[in-house]
Amino acid sequence: MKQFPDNFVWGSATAAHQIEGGWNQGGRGPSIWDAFTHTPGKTNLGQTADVTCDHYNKMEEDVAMMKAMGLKAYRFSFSWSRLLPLGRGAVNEEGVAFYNRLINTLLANDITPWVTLYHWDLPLALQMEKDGLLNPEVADFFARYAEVCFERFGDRVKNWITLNEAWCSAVLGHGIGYFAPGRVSTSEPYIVAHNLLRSHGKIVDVYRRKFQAEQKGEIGITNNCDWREPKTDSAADKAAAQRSMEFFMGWFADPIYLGSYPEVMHQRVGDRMPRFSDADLALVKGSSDFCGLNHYTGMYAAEPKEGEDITIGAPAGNGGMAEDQLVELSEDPTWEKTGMNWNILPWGCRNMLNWINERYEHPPIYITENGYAASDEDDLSVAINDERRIGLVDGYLGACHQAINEDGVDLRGYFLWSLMDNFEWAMGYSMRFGIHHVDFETGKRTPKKSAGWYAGVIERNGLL
Ligand code: GBH
Repeated sequence: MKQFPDNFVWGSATAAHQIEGGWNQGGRGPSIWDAFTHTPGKTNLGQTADVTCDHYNKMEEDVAMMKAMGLKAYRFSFSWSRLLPLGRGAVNEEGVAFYNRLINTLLANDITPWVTLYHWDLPLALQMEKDGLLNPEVADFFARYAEVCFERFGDRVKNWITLNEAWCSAVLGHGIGYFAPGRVSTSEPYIVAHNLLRSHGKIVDVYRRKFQAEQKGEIGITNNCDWREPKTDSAADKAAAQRSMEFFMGWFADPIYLGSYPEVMHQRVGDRMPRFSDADLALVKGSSDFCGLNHYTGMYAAEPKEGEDITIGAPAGNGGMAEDQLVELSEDPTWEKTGMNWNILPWGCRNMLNWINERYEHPPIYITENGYAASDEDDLSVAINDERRIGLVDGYLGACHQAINEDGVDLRGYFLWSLMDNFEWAMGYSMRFGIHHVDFETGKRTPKKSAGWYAGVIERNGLL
């Protein structure tokens, strides 16, 4: 048996917009994702998350489902516009009551809440009145919202994640327009990333100055990064892979751990790349108690050949900013893939963890998301035999075990994405990530084989 460290955090994860529904219930204000999904042509078949899993009305049932599989920790996000319908100003007490019930129900069942403050669903009013994430002032709105959350919930919530995957807000939301607010630009991603890092810094500053000593919680950021493996061991390909990692993880983690953006980004992005003021940097540097990592997949990276069109093939992987990175991405045709066409590379996960461990000098790491998507699990009889999902998680956890035991990485927890099938953003309901099947007609939840398998891992604190 591959035993994990004592106190290893075994969790599962969701996000408010993907599971709650109740989009205009209980005083909730609209978010940019409501506006985006209600715009024709933006999501698969025009699907929305107005109802999705209806978790807002089925919360107790969902916590019972977690309890039944022995889950130790549950990562979820607050809907900012459920708590502050206009993003600032008045607090919606019905929203506070909902999250109080959720937190209290979790604690009564010995499940530790891990709260993400921002998982992409910016209050629509802040977009329309204030230009959303493009406005430097957004950092003040984030700080005020976070303060309300620490005040209301911090007596019981001890694990805070400020932002989920700022890379996606920047690149997918403001670079290629695939996510809300759907903007297309080659400069805005860098501005948005900058404002999000400043926002993160301000939120953490509020927590540390006003709450942390008394509440004794931890706070950090979650970044996403896919692994980039040098295609050959030529110096040029190794440099290309490293450049690609610096444009992905380094962009968001270097300022926090090293106090500046990667130099290669300044060189290549030029005057589109912002620089931190001394005051901002004082808040950003050292602003994470742990390194949250969402990791799913990877590709080969290589130095592009003369005249090659690097924008073809993997636009999402390169963030639509292929020209800025100048890296050629490719895949090995023998690699197995998930329903999202993401390569299944457990060794990439191990390399990813080691890259963080080395560059940022051994930080505590939590994998705050990892999991398997299927496009063919609508049918319950297929879904409940999800051996491929078990295979992926088993493989990645095996890689985690090696990273901990053979490489000395300080990995402290793992959250499986996702507790149940849900609204997969622009892909709507066409991709299922859950370890529980959800029938979106009836709302019925059914454990898949992976839920039982994961329950065994948690119970044994190890892999067979
Ligand atoms: C996460 O993002 C989100 O936090 C979560 O809400 C979401 O439901 C979950 O993942 C599943 O999608 O096209 O091969 O180049 C995932 C971030 C960024 C990971 C883009 C994969 C592209 C792979 N993703 N990346 S590829």
